[in-house]
Amino acid sequence: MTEATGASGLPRPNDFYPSRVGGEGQVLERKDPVVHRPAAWVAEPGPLRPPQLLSFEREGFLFRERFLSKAEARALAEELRRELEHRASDPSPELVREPESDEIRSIFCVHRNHPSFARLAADRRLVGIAQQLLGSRVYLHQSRVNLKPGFAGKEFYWHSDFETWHVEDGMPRMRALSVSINLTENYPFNGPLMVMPGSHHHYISCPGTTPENHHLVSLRRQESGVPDRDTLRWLAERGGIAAPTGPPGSVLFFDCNVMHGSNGNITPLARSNVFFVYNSVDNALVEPFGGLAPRPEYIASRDSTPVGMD
Ligand code: 6CS
Ligand code: FE
Repeated sequence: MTEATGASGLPRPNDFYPSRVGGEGQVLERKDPVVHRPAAWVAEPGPLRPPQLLSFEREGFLFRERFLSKAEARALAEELRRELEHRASDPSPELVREPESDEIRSIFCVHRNHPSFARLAADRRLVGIAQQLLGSRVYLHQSRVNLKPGFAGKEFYWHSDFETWHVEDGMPRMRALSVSINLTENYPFNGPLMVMPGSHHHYISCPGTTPENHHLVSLRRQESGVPDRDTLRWLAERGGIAAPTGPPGSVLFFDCNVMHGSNGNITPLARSNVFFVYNSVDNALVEPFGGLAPRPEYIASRDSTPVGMD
């Protein structure tokens, strides 16, 4: 097993984004572009126009209400309802339960187990944007439905996905994109995704180290790999907090390193979104930089076969 840190406790030589290497938290500069435009990537002009690219570069996210049709969103929500009925007591690890109840919090790997989610993950309206922002063909690093059920849906504390994917999955550089699609109405009051605009320009290196099999805990309630309160306050003061809301079919595209989270849901109205994570085929996973065993395939795919745009 490669060591995350050498005998001196320093991070691996090729680790551009050391975190959880036993020290204090640190604010580091981002070393990767936000919108990737490698000379070698000569593709048809992407769907995003220059002002949208500028906004994504600056803010780290782009929200489009009603990006998919209501009918499409309704069909996906119906497929999700059937899945929940069918797998309510399924012990499979792909079904993550809420920390304080037996309610399902997340279902991972939906693009592998459901034709409609697989089709959507390969849809050129999504893949076209992912390829444009990441400057290459893309593959699916992860897919999941976060259900945030009514009354029982607990919070997702502030975090950068990239920090986890780098330390626990071995994602080398910041060249991945998350796409969150509303399956139910995301209201201001039922725990919509919150992002800190501009937070993706800094890498928050987290203190401490990573427990073995951390995903068995972190997917229910993340406590390692989260920034301290002073850093979160600093990021929020710099760029504020945005919580895009909208009907089923609305889509939030966000950079892998943007600080985000969501509050608990005490309303009767579930806030269920499906997430597809596109990684550049030139950024495939290596050994986890945290020095632990790689997380299971249903959380972090090691199959970098390009998706969509055939
Ligand atoms: O660890 C992960 O990969 C998951 N955890 C969070 C809180 N967001 C990204 C992803 O679903
Ligand atoms: Fe996340």
